[in-house]
Amino acid sequence: MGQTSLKIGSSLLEIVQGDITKQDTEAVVNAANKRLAPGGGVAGAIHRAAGPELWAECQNLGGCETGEAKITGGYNLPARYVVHTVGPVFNNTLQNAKDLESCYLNSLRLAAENNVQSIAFPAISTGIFGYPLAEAAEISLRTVVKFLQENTKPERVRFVLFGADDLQVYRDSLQKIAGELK
Ligand code: AR6
Repeated sequence: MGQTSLKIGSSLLEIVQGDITKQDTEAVVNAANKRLAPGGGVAGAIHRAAGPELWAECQNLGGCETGEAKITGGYNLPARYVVHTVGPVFNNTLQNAKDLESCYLNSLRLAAENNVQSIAFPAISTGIFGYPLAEAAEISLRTVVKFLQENTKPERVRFVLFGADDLQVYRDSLQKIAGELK
């Protein structure tokens, strides 16, 4: 149940269950910390899979502020690039929603600037940073839909959810948003 994909202009938004480090998209997004250091969750998994050269490159970038994004190589990952973005630590403020929207928007802008045709996102901030998943799903999907309505690149945007329950939340949210577009 729920909706698994949505065509927007010539682009495709899709929602899958899986591991972000295994995605064959041209770029994958890291739910990073401000130091861009290997941590737990997605960041730990991406750094482990990419190898030590990723951390070496990250150390030269001067960190990253909440809501902003930086791009590096993907090293041993299937993806050619990693887009690192730092989500908000959830404390139930309006600023949290703005920052989460900025994460997706700035990641997409950076990808488009680098001519990236396909990109995969994890559910930024919904793990260690505590953002409620249903709210994060709605914000992230709406932001990507709007971006794809206004831009021709990337051609493919994939949301990669780790668990089956998380996948369901995203698919239900996409169904609701797609219904509003009709
Ligand atoms: N593939 C896809 N999704 C995953 C994976 C994976 N391999 N691993 C976890 N998730 P989190 P945050 C899901 O905590 O909340 C780090 O230590 C997970 O179930 O990785 O933005 C950083 O260094 C959850 O839904 O990111 C930061 O300090 C989502 O990905 C901090 O955690 C995000 O969980 C960032 O916290």
